[in-house]
Amino acid sequence: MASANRYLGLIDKYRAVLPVSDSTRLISIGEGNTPLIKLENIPALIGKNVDIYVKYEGLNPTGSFKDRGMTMAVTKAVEEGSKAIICASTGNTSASAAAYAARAGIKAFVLIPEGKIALGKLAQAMMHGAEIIQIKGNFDHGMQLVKEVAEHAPVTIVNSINPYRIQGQKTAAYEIAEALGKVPDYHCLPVGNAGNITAHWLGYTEMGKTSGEHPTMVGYQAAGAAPFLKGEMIDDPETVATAIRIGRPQSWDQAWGAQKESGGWFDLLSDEEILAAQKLLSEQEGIFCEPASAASVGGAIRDIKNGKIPEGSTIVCTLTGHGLKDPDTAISQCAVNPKAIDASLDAVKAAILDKL
Ligand code: AN7
Repeated sequence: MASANRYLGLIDKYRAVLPVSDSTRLISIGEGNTPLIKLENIPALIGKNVDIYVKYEGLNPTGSFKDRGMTMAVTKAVEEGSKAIICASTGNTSASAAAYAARAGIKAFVLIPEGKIALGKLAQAMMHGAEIIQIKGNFDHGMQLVKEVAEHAPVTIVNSINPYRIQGQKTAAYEIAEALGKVPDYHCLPVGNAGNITAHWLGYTEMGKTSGEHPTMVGYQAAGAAPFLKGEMIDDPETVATAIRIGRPQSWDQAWGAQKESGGWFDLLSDEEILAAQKLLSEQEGIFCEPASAASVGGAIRDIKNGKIPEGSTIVCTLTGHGLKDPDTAISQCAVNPKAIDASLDAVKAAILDKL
């Protein structure tokens, strides 16, 4: 018998604010309920009196925040009788769609940019049995094709233009407010399609309806893929953080709304800054996120140092995906190539004493 307090996923927990009925079959793999971890070492390193928390969304079932929206989108697709879902993806959406389709017993088609998705994400889409369509183009081309093909084939789009994705994803804001006992002063996120910042803002504004309290929303982009900084869509996005290699964000207007209404801002980080933040978090806090996710922490640290985020603030940074998603990029930035030595006590002892 299931215990009374067994966690059954975020739709079950937040059904009061989600579009489901008692008879809806929930397609869930136990997503959500991710830890909000207080950074202990980085604030001291930067010498500022701030509380920085990371929302470790890499601990969702497929290793990224996408599962929050996907459980909702696939639940509704199944409820509405759909037999197949489709998405364009820089990787994480495809992994999540593939997993939830497998769970639901329906088909997933995923369009991915050839050679530009992290290895772990590709492995997931393959293992979950998705139909993988690699295109000679980037995410933006794939997204355009998905919109067109969905008009001609019986497939449900599960990119964040599907409103149920945003509904499921907003639960992250609810969890954060619950864990902190208040909303944070600042919420920093990496921005690609801008679905996540849109969803968080929706969650915070729903919760703040009576109190009026909400965080300042801050979105960080990669320098080579920063349409929000340019103020217009761009054609050839490029960044080591392939998850956010996006030039034509689908939630463009909503993200500008979140920025303006919350009094927030957008900024950009170079690839070097993104990778440095990823390493810093790994080395100083024991938390491994993928490069795109580190943009939130890298950007927040810079804005704390320059005073844009004042001392005394409570800051939440979303770590959107797990570091294991992209082992190639992680290994390539670690200089030390472990050399093999004799399997003898003397050799191992010498190797240890050498490092102490
Ligand atoms: C790790 O998987 O767009 O601003 O197709 O995987 O809501 O798009 C991924 C996006 C940040 C950006 N961090 O979030 C996809 C995809 C990670 C991501 C983002 C993504 P949005």
